[in-house]
Amino acid sequence: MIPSARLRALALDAGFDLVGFARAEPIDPRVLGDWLEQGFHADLDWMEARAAERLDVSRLLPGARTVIALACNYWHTDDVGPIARYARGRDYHATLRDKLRVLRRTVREAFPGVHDYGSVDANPVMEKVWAARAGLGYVGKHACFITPGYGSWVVLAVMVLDVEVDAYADGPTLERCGRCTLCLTSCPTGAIVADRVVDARACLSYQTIENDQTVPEPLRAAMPNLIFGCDVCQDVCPLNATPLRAQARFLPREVAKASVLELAAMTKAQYDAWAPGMALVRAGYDGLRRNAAYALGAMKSNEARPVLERLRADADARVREAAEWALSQLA
Ligand code: B12
Ligand code: SF4
Ligand code: SF4
Repeated sequence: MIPSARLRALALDAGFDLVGFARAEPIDPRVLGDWLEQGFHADLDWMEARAAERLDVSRLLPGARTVIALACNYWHTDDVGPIARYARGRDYHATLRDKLRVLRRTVREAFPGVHDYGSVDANPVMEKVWAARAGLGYVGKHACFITPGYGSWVVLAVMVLDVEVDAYADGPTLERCGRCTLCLTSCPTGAIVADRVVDARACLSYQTIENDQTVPEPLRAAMPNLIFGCDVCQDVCPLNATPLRAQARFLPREVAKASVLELAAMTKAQYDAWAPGMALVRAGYDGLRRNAAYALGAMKSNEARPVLERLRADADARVREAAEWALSQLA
């Protein structure tokens, strides 16, 4: 058994804002099972392929005893822009992986013989469940994880150990949604199909980031001023009303100030100067311009006509199709 206070100090030194401890017990398979069965994961086949590992971290680290849940606040400004807040600065995956690397090294130095496994987003780990079990907050009705100090403006990571610690959290903090339903009623596409259940197929975060084909027509009109990710359900949440500024590591980069029109007109050279090191690369040059064209159509922006006319002749078929649709929306 090792002292949680020492681990907490190492995690804070590594740069995490929140740290908590949970016993590495298996997760009830029903919620994930139902979600997958209903096809709410869209074409994220990797969610299904490694479901067994998601539900039991001892499949990832034999003898797993403890899960350290870690979180970083990323909020910087009130601006509502076309790029979701978590993606406005350096790619958070890289930032959290840097911190996790430091933590894993210092834990190994302090406790030789202890084995570990680390996860940031892409690993088959249910990060919100662990953050809740470790007492960092609770899962809100919009299915995002809400902390008492930073609201839901946090990104999560997890570290699993094959040793017990001397103190574990009692589970999620007090649920504070009460009778509020603002996130459900404000979601532009009705993607929050029930309390804590999001249908990724309807979620604009999925559509703008993960869907590399064309966005289904009924969803396009819901995309004004939105080209990478979506913050609508978090922006309306009263529990996000008093955010705190994040560490400098999460500072927005210049491109976060660009308008939808500027992003639609972005040249490859501008993209190559802006995007590297940011989460934006997941959508890529053509994906971002495809999204910007949809957004201009949704905004019925007549001043965008010349840019859309240019995109209508673009080399990328998805950009051409999006521009054609956007032009059809203009007066
Ligand atoms: C797949 C995925 C998506 C999908 C599906 C979203 C979803 N809600 O599942 C899409 C692409 C849509 C998406 C969007 C976003 N994502 Co995402 N995503 C993930 C990923 C990789 C897996 C989530 C997952 O397992 N979903 C399956 C469902 C079934 O599991 P779950 O949501 O965790 O649900 C559990 C709890 O709700 C819990 N629960 C507890 N009690 C109860 C009771 C009931 C009745 C129910 C139903 C559930 C429940 O049980 C469930 C599982 O057992 C995680 C990273 C990770 N490895 O965990 C990031 C992650 C959840 N995403 C993240 C972010 C930032 C986002 C966006 C905010 C990005 C953006 N601005 O555009 C949006 C938010 C959309 C939303 N409202 O959820 C962060 C969330 C941070 C936070 N504060 O919550 C994560 C944790 C990544 C990270 N490392 O920080 N995401
Ligand atoms: S991220 Fe946007 S589209 Fe997805 S559930 Fe929230 S408000 Fe709806
Ligand atoms: S908007 Fe309301 S219901 Fe939704 S997560 Fe925030 S407090 Fe809960």
